Amino acid sequence: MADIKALPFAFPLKRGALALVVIDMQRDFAEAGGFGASLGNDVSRVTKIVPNVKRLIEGFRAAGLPVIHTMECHRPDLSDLPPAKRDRGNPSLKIGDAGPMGRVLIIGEPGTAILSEVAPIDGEVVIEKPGKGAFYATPLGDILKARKIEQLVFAGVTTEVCVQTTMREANDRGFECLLVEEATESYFPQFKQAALEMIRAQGGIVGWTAHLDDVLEAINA
Ligand code: C5J
Repeated sequence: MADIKALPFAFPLKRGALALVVIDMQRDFAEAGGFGASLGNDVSRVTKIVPNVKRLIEGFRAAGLPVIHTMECHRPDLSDLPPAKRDRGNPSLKIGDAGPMGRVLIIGEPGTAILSEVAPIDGEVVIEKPGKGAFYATPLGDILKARKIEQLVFAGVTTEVCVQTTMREANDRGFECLLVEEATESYFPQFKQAALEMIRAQGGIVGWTAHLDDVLEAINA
């Protein structure tokens, strides 16, 4: 397995210790009528990266490497939803409200589902997370430890919120983290750019960034 061409320098791949984490590719963040749109965002930016995320997932599957999916979601009784999160920003649709795709970001509701194009297949881990970071109040850390995973490649949305939060959590836990530029997106192009630059600044203070083709070439080498 070759190193991945990346910034700020080549990412040293360790076969057998690498997994892909796909963050929150859910209908609620990508479709009209969902949570992202209710906050006034242009969700078409998210739908544009779906083919890239699909290619990345298929590349990992073809290489026999694990794919982990996350979903931002809450229990139907909202017991894992702090009022500070529910009320923030006063969106037209709050988490837990009934919307065009069912109750917003509630486990099992249609809008909470992962987009069909990038949906998990049998055997892939799906982490239901109540926070922005995927390690908070989830079994992700234990699952990665049990599987002896040391390196994480990241994709998904949104770059500066759930993706970056999870990368920072992972970095602090000792994982080597790489974000795939064409497989992540923000509702704000300037925030995506800033997040990419923050992650790889200061010698990769949070991790690495790389292009999709370079990741695919390396993992399938
Ligand atoms: C947000 C996410 N942006 N998945 N969630 O609220 O980034």
